[in-house]
Amino acid sequence: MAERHKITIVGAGNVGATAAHWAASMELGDIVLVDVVEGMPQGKGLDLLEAGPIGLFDARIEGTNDYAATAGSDVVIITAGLARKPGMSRDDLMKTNAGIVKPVTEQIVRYSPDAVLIVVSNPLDVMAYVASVTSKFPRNRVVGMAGILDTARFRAFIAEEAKVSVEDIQALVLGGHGDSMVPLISCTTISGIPVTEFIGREKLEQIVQRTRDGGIEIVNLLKTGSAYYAPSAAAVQMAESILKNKRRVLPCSALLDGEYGISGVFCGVPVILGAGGIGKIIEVPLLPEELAALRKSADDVKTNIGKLDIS
Ligand code: TXD
Repeated sequence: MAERHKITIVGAGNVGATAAHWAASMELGDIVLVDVVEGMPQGKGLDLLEAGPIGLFDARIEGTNDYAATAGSDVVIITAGLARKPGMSRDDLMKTNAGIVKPVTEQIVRYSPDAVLIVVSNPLDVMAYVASVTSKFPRNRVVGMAGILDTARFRAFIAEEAKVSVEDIQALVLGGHGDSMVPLISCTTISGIPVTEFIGREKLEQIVQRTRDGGIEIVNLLKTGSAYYAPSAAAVQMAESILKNKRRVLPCSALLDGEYGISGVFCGVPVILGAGGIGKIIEVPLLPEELAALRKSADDVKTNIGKLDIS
């Protein structure tokens, strides 16, 4: 019989622990939660394990400070790093989180050389680049989580406005995970019907702006941290598509090599996610202004990468 899948989640904070919860309840595999804080990942891991008999899921869940326990993971979700507080941009986290993501990636590669890395730490597209350069993994095995979250926010707001089920909203948000993200109204439908049939242009523009500000809206409400339910659900959706080889078409941050005329930078684009990570990067025909916005977004990421001392 096939072994169960193994998922490591680095960073047992809000996003990491909640991702463990989603993954366990979906029975995606056995879970290792790693953090630098002593006792905390062990405590959360044990607590989640003890929820199994109530939630009726079978999963081995182990919290640890030691990477040896992560050996042979199929998927590793990296959430280690600081989260935003009010007044902070994602970019403010850059140097600190690069100093965390780099050694974390080194440890992961040492014990799980064949894993697919799902990067969550912010600023997302730059941290995915740090993980990519540090791991030296092929580009299909390093993927950043942002587009699913941004798209989910967009879909949630559209569903609310149109008063229809979130299940029927298809949408695509591309670009970097920041103020220059590119929600594509041209690709947004409600069960295949253009969204413009349901919501006027002006209201849609407001929804686009609320989506761009979706992260800070929650930071300002929470005051002590940033969003974690939707971000963790998004990371786990990516893990599921990889582990079950579902080949879902999802917006993810990928290292581009000429796609959309962009190279050497992580940027949110639609990809096919399946066994082994990214199966294909899809090039959607974009309107000239959408393409320009995507390239501008990639340029912003490139400028930030240039501020870091990594290569
Ligand atoms: O869309 C997205 N990509 C994001 C990104 C959406 C939401 C959150 N996003 C970012 O994820 C956020 O800006 C942060 O950079 C990370 C994690 O957010 P989270 O809300 O989970 O932060 P917490 O609760 O502070 O948890 C971070 C944990 C905490 O327990 C630290 O002790 C741990 O990271 N940490 C480490 N773990 C392992 N190894 C090292 N070196 C380490 N340093 C800190």
